[in-house]
Amino acid sequence: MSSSQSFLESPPHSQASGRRRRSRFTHKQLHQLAQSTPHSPLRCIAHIDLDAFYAQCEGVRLGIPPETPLAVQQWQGLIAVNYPARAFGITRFLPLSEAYEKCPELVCQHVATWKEGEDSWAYREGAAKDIATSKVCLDPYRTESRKILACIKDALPPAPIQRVEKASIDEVFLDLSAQIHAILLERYPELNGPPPYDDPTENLPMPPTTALDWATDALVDLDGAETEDDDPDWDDIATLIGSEIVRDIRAAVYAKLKYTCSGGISKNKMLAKLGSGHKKPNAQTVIRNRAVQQFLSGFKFTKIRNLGGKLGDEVVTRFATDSISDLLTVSLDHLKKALGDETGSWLHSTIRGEDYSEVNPRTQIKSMLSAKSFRPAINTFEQASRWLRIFVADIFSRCVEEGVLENKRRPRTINIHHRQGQQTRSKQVPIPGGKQLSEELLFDSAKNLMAQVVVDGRAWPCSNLSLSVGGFEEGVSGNMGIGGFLVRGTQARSLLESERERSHGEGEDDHERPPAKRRKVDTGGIKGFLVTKEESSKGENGDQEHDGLFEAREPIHDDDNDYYEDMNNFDEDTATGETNLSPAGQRSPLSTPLPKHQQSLDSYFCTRCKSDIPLTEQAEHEDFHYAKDLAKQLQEEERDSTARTSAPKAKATPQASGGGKGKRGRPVGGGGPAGSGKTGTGTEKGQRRLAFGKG
Ligand code: DCP
Ligand code: CA
Repeated sequence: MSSSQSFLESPPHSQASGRRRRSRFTHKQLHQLAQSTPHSPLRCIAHIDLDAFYAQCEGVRLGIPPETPLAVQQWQGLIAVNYPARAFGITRFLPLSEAYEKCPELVCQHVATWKEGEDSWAYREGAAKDIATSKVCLDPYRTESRKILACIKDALPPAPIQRVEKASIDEVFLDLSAQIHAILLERYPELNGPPPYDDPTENLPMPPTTALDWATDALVDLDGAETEDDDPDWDDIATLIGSEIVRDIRAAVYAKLKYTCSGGISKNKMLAKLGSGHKKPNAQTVIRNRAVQQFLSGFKFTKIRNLGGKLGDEVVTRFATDSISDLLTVSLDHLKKALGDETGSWLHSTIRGEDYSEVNPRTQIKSMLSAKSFRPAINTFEQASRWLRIFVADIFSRCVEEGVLENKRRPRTINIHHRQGQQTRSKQVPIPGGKQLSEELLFDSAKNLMAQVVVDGRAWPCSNLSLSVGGFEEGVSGNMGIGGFLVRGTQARSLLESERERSHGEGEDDHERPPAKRRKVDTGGIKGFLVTKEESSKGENGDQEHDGLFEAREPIHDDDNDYYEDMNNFDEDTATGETNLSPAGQRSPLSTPLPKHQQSLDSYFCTRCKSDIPLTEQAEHEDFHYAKDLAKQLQEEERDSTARTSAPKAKATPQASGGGKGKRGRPVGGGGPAGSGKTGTGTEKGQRRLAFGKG
């Protein structure tokens, strides 16, 4: 990258004409830039977001000229619309018929689908009418996303200078600080010298430039009190270099893959992200430090990350405004009083453009989710199983890409999320270790989880079902080893701890997000508000999914702590497995007589549990027995195989027994006295839970 186009050298007499002789920034602050320190005032962060991403993917795949109006269709609606089509007033989620009214020449490409009975996903003719037997497949977009990420990384110096965070399927954050530091030293040799008197708090010399060439960037105007007449300081130069880097990256992505994207360049993630969306498509927006207030004042605060949902609504209600400018007049004390100390302080600094969150270079997938919304709802275990088969195929093929067959990575847990009416339920079990991960293994676990949902009752009609795997671990061996031996204890613990049920109130917005990851609302702190409408509509870790016209977005998995956090929320009483389940699957003591209406003529006699069951519940009841039998069978198989593989190792590693300690030091298993070391066929609470009592 050459500096020649970007900088105009200062005239020699400029220092004499009253310019500041020293920079506002110190040697220490320059050094912090090299370390990518979040508090460095010279910090430079970029956000890159693909324009109309799925639409571009389809356009490039099909060789459709970029100026052709094109939209990506999912069933009868649109999920991505390119910019030429947007010019006709076509927007995401518009019904297809309305889109064609607005633009008869619109090209609509349906997303690829997984179809019942087929082994692999495909782009299919007439896919839109197969909503009842297919689910969307986002693999083509994930593949393109990976290529784009690789291209972006190739355009940057290697780690640790390179810091790239994949924020979703089509966006990344870049911390450009360290790279900019290296470029600064190269371009401005005067910055290499030691600070005067060896004192790092000494100010740097002023940059030798008076005017910067921002090329085609959308440069946000300076704040009211600032003027372009002031000479640039090192933060302006750093931002300019950041902007050059982003321009080069965007050019590389276009040259190699033919995708356009937009960028935002500023001092932190929040501003960079607002910047990339500021001017689209195919443009980049620069928000200099001296332009932050001016930039933000044009926004509603509900556009800011974490303010799109509950917290934002709350602030709007409290202060009767959604404008940042209005909120700037509210004192810190007042904000703290209204929202609590932590949230009040956070909001106070956020609307002033402060954000010290780090760019997290982790780019590996932490979880995978496959989901389907049912319209009409499904009503039998058999139907659910057919969908689970599809989810498993979808997830397994992604696991293969993650290297499970070579034992590079392997998910530890599998979760089911089930919605019936307003109630959503999640259940989780560890994926049995000791065997190569396979579709069958995942499918057995999935059916087992579904069976538990059915046994708990009120499984039907089910309007949404999803399956996810998570807790990926690196470099696991296919052999049993200690890990495999631990399975029973771990599994028992999980079964004890993973039962989670919640009823959702009417009108909650995050209807399609798997409930296991719903955050608790805690008005005392910002954490309680961290999942917002905005975020739930666009997952953050890049492996998001949705189906139907509502979304089932991937929950945000920052790290494995989520998993343990979930586990800590369990309610032991509902998880011990002493089920108290009535034959009809309702949660009631077994001794409770059947309610009167169930003994009416509209009932049938179940020979297995020797009771009258209302006819309306017959299907569900039969499912209950089916599920129970299945679970029992799976549990027996699992127990047999665990006993076979783990028994010889039991003596050598007594601490690994079912009565050992969980990760957090809690006793796990619990079928016998702590430390009784039951292995093989001994029962543990978790296993009894799997067998669904004695029914
Ligand atoms: N997506 C989706 N449903 C949503 C949001 C997004 O299916 N509610 C998919 C389709 C988008 C892709 O994710 O192409 C990226 O989402 P963006 O919000 O970034 O939207 P686009 O990339 O389509 O458009 P823009 O140019 O505004 O970024
Ligand atoms: Ca985008």
